[in-house]
Amino acid sequence: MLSFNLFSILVINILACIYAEKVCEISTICGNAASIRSQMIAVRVEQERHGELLDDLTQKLDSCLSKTGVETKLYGKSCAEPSVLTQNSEINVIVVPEYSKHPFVVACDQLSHGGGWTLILRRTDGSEDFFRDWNDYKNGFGKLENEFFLGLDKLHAMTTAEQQELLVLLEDNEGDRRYQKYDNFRIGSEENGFALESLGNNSGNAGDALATHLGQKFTTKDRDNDKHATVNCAINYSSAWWYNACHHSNLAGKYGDNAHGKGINWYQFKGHTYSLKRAQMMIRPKKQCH
Ligand SMILES: [Ca+2]
Repeated sequence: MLSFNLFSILVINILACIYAEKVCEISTICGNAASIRSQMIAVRVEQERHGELLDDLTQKLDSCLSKTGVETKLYGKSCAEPSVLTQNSEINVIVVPEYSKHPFVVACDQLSHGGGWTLILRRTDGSEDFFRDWNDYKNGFGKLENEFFLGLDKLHAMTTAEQQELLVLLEDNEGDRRYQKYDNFRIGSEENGFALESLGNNSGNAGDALATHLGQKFTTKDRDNDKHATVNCAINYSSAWWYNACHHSNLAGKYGDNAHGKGINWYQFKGHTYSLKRAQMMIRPKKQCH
């Protein structure tokens, strides 16, 4: 009995030691954690101070730039301005104050029809998916060097800031190249569904496949603004456009798809069952006669 009690006391002592060691370990860890936490708080305070300094500097720079107009002078407002024309490069930086004080990159065409064109859409090889939603068309998508859409917000700003010409270049699989030019292209605000508000007079050898879209709001697969009562034209034709009920042109259609109305169509050139090999839309400020 006595030996059993001694054994119990021994076990209890051992357990007490182990417990004490664990408590010691936990308190050490907690001590370290508390130290780390206080250091993290100090870092956070320092980060916030740096953030305030950067905000202050950014505000001063913005104020300075808006007073001097340096950004506009540096970049120009479109591909037609001398500062961009002399760059001799397809990809350039412009700033459109009506859109944003921050510059953005665009693709320019300085060769076709006198040059000075800012590209808004390019189809060339089917590498980009154009069956996209409202926000993608609002903000723009794709690669400027290849297939892309500039974005409806930028289009609205650029076409309301000054009168713009629109040039549409098309090419079929046999190398037949056509164009259609409009002299007063304007896109409405998002509140007005980015409507195709104006086209002006047109000329060219591709035919006018935009007339039926004049006045129509933009429609995407997730926003049906078209005139077709029972379907969303964007879903029916794998695209997005200023659909009526539904289209004579579908330049954001599916590359290489010759099914009726689904491909890159320009009805007056190749009809509804021919997807064009290349298509390009671009704008240029209209020169005003004085
Ligand atoms: Ca509809």
